[in-house]
Amino acid sequence: MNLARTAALMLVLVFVITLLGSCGGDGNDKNKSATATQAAGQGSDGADEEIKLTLVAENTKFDKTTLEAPAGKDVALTMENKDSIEHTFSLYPLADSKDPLFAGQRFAGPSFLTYGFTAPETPGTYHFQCDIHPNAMKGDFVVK
Ligand SMILES: [Cu+2]
Repeated sequence: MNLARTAALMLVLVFVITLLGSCGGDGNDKNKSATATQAAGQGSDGADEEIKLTLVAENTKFDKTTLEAPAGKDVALTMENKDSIEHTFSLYPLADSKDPLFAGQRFAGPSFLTYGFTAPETPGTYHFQCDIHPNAMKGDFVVK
């Protein structure tokens, strides 16, 4: 009785191990093709999908009063803060808007920070500013 059970158990074990083994093989093949697809995709991402912008904050001023981005594109905005005090980058529909479309983290310099956000879907002129110094540090964010 015990021997029969042990034999049955071993048969089940062998069956399960065989199943796991074949699944693992399939999984590896899928991972390989997924990785290859992703690598090919990343090549086009850099050129087509993400817009890289730069902005310098120095003496409580931005070096640009206009930034541009295509509608609906992912934006990687790298801000260099050359001041020892904190600055931010935030995007608003209009200069007097209360609710930001994107509110960036504040950080002190000298340092860099890259903000990631998506440009508005609707073309037009939006407003960017440092939320700490909104009167001194501001500009137009033009979406095309
Ligand atoms: Cu500021």
